[in-house]
Amino acid sequence: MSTVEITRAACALSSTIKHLSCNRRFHRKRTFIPHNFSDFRRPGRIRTFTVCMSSASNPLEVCVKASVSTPNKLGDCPFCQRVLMTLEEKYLPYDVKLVDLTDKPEWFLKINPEGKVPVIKLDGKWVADSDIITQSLEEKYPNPPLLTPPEKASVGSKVLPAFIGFLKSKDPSDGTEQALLNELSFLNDYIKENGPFVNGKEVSAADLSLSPKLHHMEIALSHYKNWSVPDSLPYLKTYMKSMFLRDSFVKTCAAREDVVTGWRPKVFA
Ligand SMILES: N[C@@H](CCC(=O)N[C@@H](CS)C(=O)NCC(=O)O)C(=O)O
Repeated sequence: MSTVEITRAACALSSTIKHLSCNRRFHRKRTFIPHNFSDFRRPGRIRTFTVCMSSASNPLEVCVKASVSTPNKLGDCPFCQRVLMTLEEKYLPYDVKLVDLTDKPEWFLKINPEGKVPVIKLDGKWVADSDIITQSLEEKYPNPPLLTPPEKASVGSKVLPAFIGFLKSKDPSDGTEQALLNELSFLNDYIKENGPFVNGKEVSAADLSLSPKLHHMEIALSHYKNWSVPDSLPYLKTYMKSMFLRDSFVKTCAAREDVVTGWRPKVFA
């Protein structure tokens, strides 16, 4: 067992113990809602409680995009999913506030006048931007560690702009598809040499940033361009599959129809 695995096991055990006492407390106030966004169907039930651990027994408040298709469900923001996955992987309890970005409420604009999600409350202050949020979470809650070493932190960072370039393209010969394939091919070779994750054996912050973007890419390009990652990139395909099957991913994943709707304005701009 590696140090990280031992830390994770310890966190999980601590979570289970705390979970019981936390649940008792929450039960008095409201029905405990299992940690699954699909259970949030009734108005007012916009809160979720994950497992609790000693480093943060009060849930962290986090504002994320609401679904455009289904009330009280998580929406299609890859930056929000990155933050939620980080909370999940660190076994931190959190309390989700779903924000309708098409009609931003006053309370949200007071928290973040820029009007963007995700936003999280840390030490009494609202913090915006997934880069800053995930760095702050790493500093404040270092176990289990998710830090990607600086020299590996930008692996895959060009995939999102390349995917958007191809998605928006109306000219099949403008090189945008090839530009995306180049980025994906680089990632495939990187994972082959260094995988199974960006930082080797253990998942890290870079994977939590990259996987929601790869998921959006897969859904949007399949829908709008009938395109999929070629079989010639098997290491990338395996990486995507394993990330998409992770508990932290499944629990925080947007609905396919929301991802399709979310990218429509870019396609028909
Ligand atoms: N750089 C920011 C980007 C956040 C972002 O662009 N969020 C989008 C949703 S995916 C947003 O809030 N847009 C505001 C709007 O649609 O009005 C981050 O990493 O958190």
